[in-house]
Amino acid sequence: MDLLKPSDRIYVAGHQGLVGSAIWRALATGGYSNLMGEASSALDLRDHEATEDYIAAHKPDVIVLAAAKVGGIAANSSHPVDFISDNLRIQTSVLDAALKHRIQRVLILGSSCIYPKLSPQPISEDALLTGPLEPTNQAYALAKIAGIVQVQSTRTQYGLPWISAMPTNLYGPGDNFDPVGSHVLPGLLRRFHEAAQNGAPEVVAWGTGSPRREYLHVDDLAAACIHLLKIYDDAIPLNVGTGEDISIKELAEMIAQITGFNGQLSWDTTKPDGTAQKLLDVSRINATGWKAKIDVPTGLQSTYQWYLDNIATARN
Ligand code: GFB
Repeated sequence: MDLLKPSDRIYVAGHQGLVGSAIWRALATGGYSNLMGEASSALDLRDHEATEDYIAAHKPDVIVLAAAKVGGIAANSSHPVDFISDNLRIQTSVLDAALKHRIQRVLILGSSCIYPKLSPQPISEDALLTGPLEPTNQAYALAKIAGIVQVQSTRTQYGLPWISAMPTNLYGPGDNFDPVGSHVLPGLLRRFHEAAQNGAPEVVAWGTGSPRREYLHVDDLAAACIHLLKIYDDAIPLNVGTGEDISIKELAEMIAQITGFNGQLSWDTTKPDGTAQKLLDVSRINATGWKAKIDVPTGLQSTYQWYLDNIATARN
């Protein structure tokens, strides 16, 4: 079964972001040459009418919805209404237009933070909607859950083979390296890099360092998305991860080593830890024939190199 054809016209919504750009690269390398994307300055996906006009004019065969408002724990906590409102509007614009024009294949992306805060680890897909969410990212998580339910509802009501994937914490080239609003991995890469360059005696990381996170290189996610577009047709949103996690402290120590920082690592415990652990059970996607290939030390090293090569233009 191959549900994705080389001749398919594929719209990657959010093709300039961390996830969308990786999916675009992987599609182009894989021989899919009918790709379309639009900068957010040219098409605001929160605008229902503008999005509908775009889909009506271009009529893609496939839509990959990689556009989203994302951020780390600080951004999620301080700007919750942006995270729920922007993400709900982006999803309904794209999915409503996709339904109106009967786009056959749609893939949307959730996030491991949509699972209940106290889910048994590793987190199975079956844990969705079984308990309260982590408060620091509840607004974002609810928007993402709504997207998944919209895809499932479209399957039920119209029989379209739309699917959802649930990636764990992502990183890689094209990430946002803002020291405050970003996710922990790019945020610490930048702060340790600057401390090493400036000979600073100390880097202060947030929280206790004990929470555990699973990190997936975005090129692995892109390969998983293409794999799922080719073979997957089911309502269950599939987890995408490595199946292994590390503590924030271990991550910070790895980053210190990679960036050449020899000073002291301290912890600001007034900052939130967030969820204690978010490790995905990846047995379902592994059983379909996909497995992550890039381990964290290798991916961190190449992401740091990408940051060094693109320091003038990297998002921050
Ligand atoms: O990537 P992150 O911001 O978000 O990681 P989540 C937060 C963890 O890293 C917390 C610690 O335990 C923080 O206390 N940390 C240490 C830091 N130093 C830093 C730092 O300099 N910056 C940041 N950001 N954290 C996100 C959700 O949760 O996960 C999003 O907020 C999204 O909605 C994403 O779903 C995947 O992993 O906690």
